Amino acid sequence: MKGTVHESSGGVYRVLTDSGDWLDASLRGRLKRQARTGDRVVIGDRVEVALDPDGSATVEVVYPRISEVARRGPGGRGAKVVAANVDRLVVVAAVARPAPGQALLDRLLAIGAANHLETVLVFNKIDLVPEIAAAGDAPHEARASFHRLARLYRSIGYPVLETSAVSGRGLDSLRDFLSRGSSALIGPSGAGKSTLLNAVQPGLNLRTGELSHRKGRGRQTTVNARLIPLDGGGLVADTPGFSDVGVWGVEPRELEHCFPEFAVHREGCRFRGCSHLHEPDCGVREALERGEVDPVRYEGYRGLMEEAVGS
Ligand SMILES: Nc1nc2c(ncn2[C@@H]2O[C@H](COP(=O)(O)OP(=O)(O)OP(=O)(O)O)[C@@H](O)[C@H]2O)c(=O)[nH]1
Ligand SMILES: [Mg+2]
Ligand SMILES: [Zn+2]
Repeated sequence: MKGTVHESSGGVYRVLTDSGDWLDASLRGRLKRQARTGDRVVIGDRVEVALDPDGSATVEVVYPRISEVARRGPGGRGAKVVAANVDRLVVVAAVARPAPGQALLDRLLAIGAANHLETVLVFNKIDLVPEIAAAGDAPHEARASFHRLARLYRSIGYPVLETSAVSGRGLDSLRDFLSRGSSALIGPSGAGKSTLLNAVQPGLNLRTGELSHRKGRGRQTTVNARLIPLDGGGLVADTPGFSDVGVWGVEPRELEHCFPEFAVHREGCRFRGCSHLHEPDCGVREALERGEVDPVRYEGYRGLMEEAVGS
């Protein structure tokens, strides 16, 4: 029978069959060998499951994926597929605690475009805005950074939601996004991905964790990604946070499409196939000099180009 993988942990795959039954399945030997070489079965994968005479279930076939959320694995080698067959990437950052880092957000948003996914940005912990304005460490920086980033990403065309799991602000809009198709939440550890999902669907009881007092960073509370069917329709993946991320699966010449704001300026490039790195008369670099392309995003593009060419 056919089903979808909702969780995987220690070689056990939790499958929801199309007829509505939950099964804990292991992988058939051949698939296990593939899994060892890195082509793992991940949440969202569509699979064929067989029931063995002893009542145990086995994943026999993994169907081709329609989409992947893939990032560059640790050390830059190979892809790490976070989820398969999702329609939408929901990048979750916090306005503070931890403060949003633009370079990381640019990369996460680029992962959406690289994998041809609709991409939405959520700024969570919006309830902290008055507090950062009033006091705290580097208050102006934190506040300016969130407002500037929200403006920047909106100007590029990304839908930007402002949410708070504490005050409930923005949860209806988030629920609305999540109710259509399937979504994967990704973002730094501690941004509040699991807390947001608990707020969107009370009773979910996903594990959440305080930030570390010393470093003010998340503690990687969510360990295994999990695909959750929402009561109001829609499927959503909660994934473990990370602090460092690369983009995988984009040809260097495709990478410019991960920066949608380059498109209008590209028409001003003298050379077709301009990499926007060193060619003369480059429309993108001219726009950068005029202040029409954000310098941090341009540097991010350069860094990703180097990684993509180097692999
Ligand atoms: N003030 C405030 N705190 C929040 C909000 N959302 C989450 N938090 C807190 O942020 C901390 C981290 O939340 P988690 O939901 O565990 O974060 P996560 O993104 O799932 O982290 P990982 O699983 O490690 O990737 C917890 O202490 C939450 O209570 C919010 O909207 N406002
Ligand atoms: Mg979590
Ligand atoms: Zn150019």
